[in-house]
Amino acid sequence: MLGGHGVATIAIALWARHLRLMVGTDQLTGLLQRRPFYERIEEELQRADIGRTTLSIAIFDVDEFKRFNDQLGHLEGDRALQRIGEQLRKAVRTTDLVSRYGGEEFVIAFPRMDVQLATRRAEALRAEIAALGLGTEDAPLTISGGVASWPADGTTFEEVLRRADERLYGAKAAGRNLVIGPRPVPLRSASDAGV
Ligand code: GH3
Ligand code: MG
Ligand code: MG
Repeated sequence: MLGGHGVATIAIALWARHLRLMVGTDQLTGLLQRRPFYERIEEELQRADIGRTTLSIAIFDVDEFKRFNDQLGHLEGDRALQRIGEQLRKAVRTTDLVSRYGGEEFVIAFPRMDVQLATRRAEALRAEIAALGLGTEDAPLTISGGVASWPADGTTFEEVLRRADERLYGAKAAGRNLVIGPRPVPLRSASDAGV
């Protein structure tokens, strides 16, 4: 059995762990903030062996969120962001990193997941958020997303994120409640190749 001293040591260790986990997390959603997220990605990329591994990034932005706030109020807006964050975190692998990147923007890193699979995962997340029933019947709350990957879309996190952001912009322009990834590379059939 543990003496009082042992119990105190364990309590301190648990508290220290709790504090470590709290540092760099967003108060509203409990998700990683932008900077610690960025630092974690940099670590992942340094560990990664170029050409042998991949890391996909999805950026999501809440659709027409200004209107949501105007109609239902900022507090309800905060609650919606909390629900979205919770759903995103629940739905990904424990090794994936979910961050609240900005006000109503979320970025997820999928280490060692190829971009086609990450795009399908991001699309599933979009559908799950749309099914939460947030917003009003006339204007259900939805998100749009863009997906890109390292190293295909860039050699730095910034480059990959920029590409994902361009695709997010495309999803907004195409009407929102949509996820866009890279265009799939068509596989050349034997007849195309003239064989
Ligand atoms: P779009 O579909 O083009 O993204 O339209 P939008 O209205 O979402 O875009 P816009 O950038 O014009 O507005 C974003 C809104 O998100 C405005 C801002 O008040 C709101 N927002 C950002 N952070 C928070 C937050 O922490 N809480 C609440 N309630 N609202 C937030
Ligand atoms: Mg935005
Ligand atoms: Mg928005």
